[in-house]
Amino acid sequence: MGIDDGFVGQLYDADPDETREWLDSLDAVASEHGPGRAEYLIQRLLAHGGDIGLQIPHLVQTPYVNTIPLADEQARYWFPGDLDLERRIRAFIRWNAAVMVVKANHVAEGIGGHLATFASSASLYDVGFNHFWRGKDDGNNGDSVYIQGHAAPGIYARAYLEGRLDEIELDNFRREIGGNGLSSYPHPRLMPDFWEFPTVSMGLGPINSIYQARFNRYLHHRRLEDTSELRVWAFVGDGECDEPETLGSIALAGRERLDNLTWVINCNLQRLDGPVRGNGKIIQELEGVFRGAGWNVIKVVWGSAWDELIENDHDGLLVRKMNETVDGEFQRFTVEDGAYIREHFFGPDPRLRKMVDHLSDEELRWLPRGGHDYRKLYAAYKAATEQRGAPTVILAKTIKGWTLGADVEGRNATHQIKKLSNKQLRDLRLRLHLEEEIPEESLADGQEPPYYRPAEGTPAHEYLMARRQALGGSMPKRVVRTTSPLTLPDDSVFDEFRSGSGKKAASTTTAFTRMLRAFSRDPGFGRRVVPIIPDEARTFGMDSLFKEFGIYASEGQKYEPVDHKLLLSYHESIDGQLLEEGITEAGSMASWTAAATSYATHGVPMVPFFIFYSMFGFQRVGDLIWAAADARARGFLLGATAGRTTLMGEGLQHQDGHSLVLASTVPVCEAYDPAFAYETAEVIRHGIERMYGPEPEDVFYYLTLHNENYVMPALPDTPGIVDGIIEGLYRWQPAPKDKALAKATLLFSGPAQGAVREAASELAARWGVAAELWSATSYKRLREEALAVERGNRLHPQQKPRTPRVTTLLESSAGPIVATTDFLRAVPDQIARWIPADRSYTSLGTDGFGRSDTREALRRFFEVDAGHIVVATLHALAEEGQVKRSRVAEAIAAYGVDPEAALPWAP
Ligand SMILES: Cc1ncc(C[n+]2csc(CCOP(=O)(O)OP(=O)(O)O)c2C)c(N)n1
Ligand SMILES: [Mg+2]
Repeated sequence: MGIDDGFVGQLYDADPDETREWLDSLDAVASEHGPGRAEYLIQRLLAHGGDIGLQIPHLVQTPYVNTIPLADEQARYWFPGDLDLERRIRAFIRWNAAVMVVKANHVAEGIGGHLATFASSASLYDVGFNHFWRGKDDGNNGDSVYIQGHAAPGIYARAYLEGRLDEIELDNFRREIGGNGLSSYPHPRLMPDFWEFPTVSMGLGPINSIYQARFNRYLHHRRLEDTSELRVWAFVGDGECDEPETLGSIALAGRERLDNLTWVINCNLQRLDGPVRGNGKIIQELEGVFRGAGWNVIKVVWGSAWDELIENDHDGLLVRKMNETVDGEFQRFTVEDGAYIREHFFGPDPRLRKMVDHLSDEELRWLPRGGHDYRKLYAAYKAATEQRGAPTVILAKTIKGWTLGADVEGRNATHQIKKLSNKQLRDLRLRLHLEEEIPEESLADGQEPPYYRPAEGTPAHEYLMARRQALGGSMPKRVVRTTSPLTLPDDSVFDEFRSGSGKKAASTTTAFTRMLRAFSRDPGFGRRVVPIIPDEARTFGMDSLFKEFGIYASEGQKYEPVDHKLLLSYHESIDGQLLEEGITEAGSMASWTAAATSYATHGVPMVPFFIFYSMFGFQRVGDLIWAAADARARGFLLGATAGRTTLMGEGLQHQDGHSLVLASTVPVCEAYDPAFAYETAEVIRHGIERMYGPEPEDVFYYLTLHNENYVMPALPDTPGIVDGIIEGLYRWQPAPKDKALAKATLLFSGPAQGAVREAASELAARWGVAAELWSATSYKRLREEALAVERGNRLHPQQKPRTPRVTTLLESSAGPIVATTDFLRAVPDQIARWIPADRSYTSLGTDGFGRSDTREALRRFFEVDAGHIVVATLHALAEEGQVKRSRVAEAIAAYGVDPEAALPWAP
């Protein structure tokens, strides 16, 4: 827009006189008919300009009224259902949802639950259930609906009406432990036949839904599955929009023209503590943000009762008032009576006040918001599904706690309310017109309020069931029905890694890159591999994959890339396999989740490999990883450039020494720190079999990849070694056979192998110690097995106790045990309790912040280099009286260890 002196940016005014005439006529309209009229004309002109093909940038905000005009609602999107029956059904659902939460809190005080979120969004869900969302019972994959976590009671309440849940289950809302319970929120991990998409950690459902819609396209473009009919719907709270993940990827949806995606934002103007934008207007703010990102925005602000008022608003006074009123005031109007609204909304301007003279205070009080109006919502949903070339967001204005009565509706505390007194329940019964269904005496004090389910054969029940039947059956429903089975890769794919790198030095990262290429070339399996990289391929040396896999781009490649002459050019294509997501670990993780749950969502198992900068994985997007675990994801996460001293130069915010600690907190995440290419290969081979084989398990794998080059040894031919790799620990090299030497056992993981091997040579050559070397690929796995054994022993006190695997393994070794890792000591300390009783255990690790320096300097600083390992081993032997303490001091001096060096983890 131009600035004061009349310029429009850099544009040239070809005819200033003509311009002046246009401006003068606008001035005249504004002064004669008021600014409202002038504003209308400008909007009209802009819209018309678009119609005749003028290139005018879109306005990002429109007035605070419904986007779909009444005429369109009537002519194009007329509600096809039975309004009265649907209202009845909705009343039953509302009632059961409320009773369920109230009862749960009566029986188990403090068990929690939410009434207000669903109360505000019941209509938003019902219109979808009755008219839009396709189930899967008819054999197709159905629509993917991300339900707001706190609305779960309403979804259970509907499932109860449909006969999918019984009263015992409703009574056990939030009490899952004894069976027959219902989880608090959507958790596929806990209710795997019901919930599909975890949403309650706010912001994650929205971003996951975007990448789900995008992944549906990806499957389609790669000809793996026809997803053209599938839609993704996401329900989002207006408060939830403050989470960076919620809005952080909306531009992708716009850019990718994801018209298979619809968001419904429940704009009840409130979050948990108070108003979302007391001093502003969340609907307007969101409209601007979404339009700017290329979305089709449909505002459903006012219910039908406002239509007449808005039509009579000839001079635009009403709409100006609507535009000016901030959300804090709108919230106030919901708790005040009609007289207050007359006085404070219409009242200040006598012309406005006059517009509502014919309405009683009671009628004014009940002028509804659009998000509770079936017709308006139906029109919006219908328009959204017909929209082509852009995703749609429906901004539906509602009242938090709607129908729950004056003590709850619109109050700042409404979110937390989980109890209703019998009086409040009696009021709710009247408000929902359930006089016949719920006998008054059933709500007497001291009584447990009853649920209500219309009997089979009643019109409400028939209607409810018929609607869902027409749409492909009940939902939500999670089914695992493999329609396109996956062929496991041929074992020969792994051979090259089993034979080692010969004389050539390599890193586990380069080995993995070769592996990825080898899988993807595998004729059966290859097409299911989904490599996902957030703009780090070159860092990991994976840019070589661009050309071969192709980078997925829904529009192909419209330009000749700058490096087109290179053999390995940047190659985008519509059926590209690689998801090069740009700098968004969150987006990449969301893509990974969509691919990792495709076995259930689409019946097409896919094998995603998300390769990230390990520091920016668990630490950055840990909650998305947790949600993926909830969603029963299967796939591989790879933390590349892992290790606090292995990644040199980068320093404090890059060197990851703790992702394995964070990974240890995720129950279904198998976490490995492989030292050698063959270990990486065996873990991946095993993971593929476990997740995609004949008896698939809902787990996923995290592997660290390192960028230090060394000769990759061949897989030793020791019996049982592969089991050892998978189970977390195996003897990699026996101690030198010399009876005169003291004995020690050194454990290494990942790139700590170098220093440990060097220490072992030193110990043998200079200090009279024969050390055996073990590779600890997964302390997490060892710990979990030991915990299970320990528990079994505790609970079966009369049976012969079993010994944890880690104890048995280490019993076969000799001398003090020293474990070295490039991660925190907490990683090897995971097994400390199960070290054989007569042995000492020392862990060396990289506690503290990273520093930028060489590997050598870093390893010295963190005390994980060969000198420190020798010192630690000698010290442990000295403690046992096997070597003299003076020898430890000699070693300290010999390796230049500074006993007074600062603690690496000092502040
Ligand atoms: C990441 C995260 N932070 C905080 C919460 C706790 N919490 C649950 S609901 C809620 C308020 C939700 O407000 P809004 O998104 O507007 O949803 P409404 O219930 O109003 O529809 C909060 C803060 C959460 N579930 N997730
Ligand atoms: Mg809200």
